[in-house]
Amino acid sequence: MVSRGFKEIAQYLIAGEVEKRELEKVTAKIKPGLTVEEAYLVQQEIVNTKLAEGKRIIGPKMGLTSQAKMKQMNVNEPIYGYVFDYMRIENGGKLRMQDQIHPKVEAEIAFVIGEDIIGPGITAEEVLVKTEFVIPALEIIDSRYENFNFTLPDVIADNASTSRVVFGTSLKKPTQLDLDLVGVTLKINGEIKELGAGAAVLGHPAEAIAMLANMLSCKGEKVRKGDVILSGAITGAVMIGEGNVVTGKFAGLGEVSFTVTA
Ligand code: 0L1
Ligand code: MG
Repeated sequence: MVSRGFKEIAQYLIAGEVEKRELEKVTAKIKPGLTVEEAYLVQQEIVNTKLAEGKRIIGPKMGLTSQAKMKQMNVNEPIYGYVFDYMRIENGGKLRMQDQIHPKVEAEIAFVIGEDIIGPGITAEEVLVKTEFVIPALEIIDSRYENFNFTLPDVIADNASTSRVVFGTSLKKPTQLDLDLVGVTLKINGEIKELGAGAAVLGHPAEAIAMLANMLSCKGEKVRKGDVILSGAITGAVMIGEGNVVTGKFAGLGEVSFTVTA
């Protein structure tokens, strides 16, 4: 075991992403006592590196927002990470397995933010007022760790497993539908693998965006006008592979799909 700084841990994790290879957990290989606060500093180093390379942030994202996932990880607070422009795949487009390690897909509702949202004390109601549109989305997560096996600080440091995202093309005002009641099916090659409703995300997906604004305020940051934010998984995450046609159908919000190629 070698003791290394946050920047070096970030480089270790970026190498896993770039070289598409599974890594040993940071808490097993590099820093056993990594705290949640330190893990966000590692994540920040990853973000800084990508920004310095000319990549652009589409928006932060929320993860571990369902009771099931929080229970599984033995935590009571969701986490956040960042989605970059190079991670975006067009609706109906292709996800290349050669760009991935062991991808999984989950269905989410994304919020297109119309006005800055500055915590603390933000409520879901304020989020809905400041949201321009909601859109359906599929997130591809690809933990850099062996078998998606990690502790909470590990997954935070690894930018919340973020890998790719596909946004749908239908834009709805958040007042046009009850987001907690939006039913979702996630199909692979036409077969339903997972299903759920918006309420799986902290009771209402806007609650996740409010929580994000409040979490970001602890480090003097905010949810920004123009951010497109994944609010968290409505369905469980499903392993995908070459030849899969993945379709998310969202009641009142439309469909999103992509195909997995070699
Ligand atoms: O977006 C997410 O909810 C992913 C959070 C990280 C947990 C995982 O990789 O399963
Ligand atoms: Mg997600």
